[in-house]
Amino acid sequence: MDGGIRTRRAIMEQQLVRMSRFLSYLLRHHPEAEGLSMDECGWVGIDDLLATPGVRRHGMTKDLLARIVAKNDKQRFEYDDGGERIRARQGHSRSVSLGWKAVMPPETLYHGTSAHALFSIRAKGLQRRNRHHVHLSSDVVTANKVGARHGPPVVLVIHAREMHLQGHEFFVSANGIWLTESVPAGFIDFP
Ligand code: HQG
Repeated sequence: MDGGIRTRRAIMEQQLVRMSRFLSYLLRHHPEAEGLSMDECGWVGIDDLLATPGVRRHGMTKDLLARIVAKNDKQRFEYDDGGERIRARQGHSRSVSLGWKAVMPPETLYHGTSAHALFSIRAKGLQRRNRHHVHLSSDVVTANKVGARHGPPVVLVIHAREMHLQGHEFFVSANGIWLTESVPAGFIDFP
């Protein structure tokens, strides 16, 4: 592959990442920023979305949107069955009902955070903060990457099955992220 093609591909990838971030912003947090209406299940009409000034400014087309939905590294978005609406699969700060069913978690799950947060997490446990739920990973490598977004990463081991046995509900999103309301410090192994 020649250098020109490689560069064009890299630029395209960067554009797709920018579009995907903007989509996360609209579909998880602020649809009203572009005048979009979102239903209680988090769905937004695709035609409405593509017609907004912000989305047009990002150069997004129906085809590029389909590419983002299909190729997104974390499979963050999904279409409805008719292909007319789109939503984020998790990560909302808005109150949405995503139709998750409570399921039994594995013995342990992992939470990646920053070393700076440990003092407070020891005292208060894991809180959902701005999100709908506390996000947990099923493997250490992913948790480590999540933690690195906030500072020097630390991976906490969560005794998920024990929590479940004591009445805490767990959900798993369509893209494989585990969610729960909060994690009391007693269920966490700290490094
Ligand atoms: C921390 C990304 C102090 C918590 C990722 C985290 C994930 C506390 C931060 C998804 C605390 C919240 C979610 C307490 C929790 N004291 N700090 N008591 N309780 N925290 O970004 O879990 O790319 O809202 O440890 O990959 O980092 O957006 O949550 O560090 O899957 O698709 O407060 O977001 O996915 O940060 O990440 P976040 P998160 P996307």
